[in-house]
Amino acid sequence: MRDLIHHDIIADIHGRFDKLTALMARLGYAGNGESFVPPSGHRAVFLGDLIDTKPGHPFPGGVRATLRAVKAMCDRGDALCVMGNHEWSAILYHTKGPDGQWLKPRGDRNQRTHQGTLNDFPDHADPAGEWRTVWLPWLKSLPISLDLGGFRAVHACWHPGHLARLAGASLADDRFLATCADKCTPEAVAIDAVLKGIEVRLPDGHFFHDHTGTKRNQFRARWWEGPDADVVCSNLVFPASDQIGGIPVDPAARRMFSPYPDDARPVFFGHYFKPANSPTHPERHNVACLDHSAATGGPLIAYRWKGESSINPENYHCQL
Ligand SMILES: [Mn+2]
Repeated sequence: MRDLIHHDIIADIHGRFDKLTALMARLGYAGNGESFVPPSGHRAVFLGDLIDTKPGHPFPGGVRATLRAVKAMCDRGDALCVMGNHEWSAILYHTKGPDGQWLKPRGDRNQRTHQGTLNDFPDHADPAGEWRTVWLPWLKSLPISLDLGGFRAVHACWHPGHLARLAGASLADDRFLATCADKCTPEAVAIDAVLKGIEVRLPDGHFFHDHTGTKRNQFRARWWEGPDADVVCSNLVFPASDQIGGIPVDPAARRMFSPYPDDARPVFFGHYFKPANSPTHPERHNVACLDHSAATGGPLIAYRWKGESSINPENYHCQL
């Protein structure tokens, strides 16, 4: 029988190859100039959002270096990687629909979000260039989620109903990609929920400002909870926010949740930009968000999973 493989689980890198290099050294991976070779019996799991440095936090060359490192590790069998919402957005940004329009409109905001990646691949429009021949096909090949027996990995939200809707399909299949890109389909709703999480709308007239300073009227929620009838928005917002008060949650919003069972194997995800000074501690004994805002001022975190069914705070490793 094969020995249990220890998995080093790493969330949103967003092109910060400097932080990835430091973290991999901390974890005992050997740099080979392009990627990282794990210690014996180890494998890395990347939770998506490899690309797109954050506006105001440029790191020239970092997206390209991160993609090359992760793909090389995946090709050797030293890593697995799931898709993040930024990879999905990039696929849409660089693909035209049947009407000849880009599937992701190229307005100012979408371009700004993707600019760090565009800068690293100046020939991204060239059909024979590296972006379109290597990276777009590779991004499309990434799985939406991983169920590895002892634990689960997804970019934002483990929702069995939505995952079942997407099971067995690949975005490398043009027809499936077109279905997911059409916002009216259940597949589009499913991929949105899995890669961006459950978002709850605030009542009319209520707003808050998210981590980027953008004014919003819906907030990211603790999707693993089973909210009961008297739950209020401040109990559900994730990460916690003092901008959101004790407003009742709309019953229709409560139906979007798929509570994560207390006895289910651990699930790891990223996406949520927990504050940089967040404790290295899971959300619940079997639920952990590993995104501590490495894209901006926070540390890149790894969780080293050694077979445990309950997440152990001692198994967190930090790049700083
Ligand atoms: Mn994300």
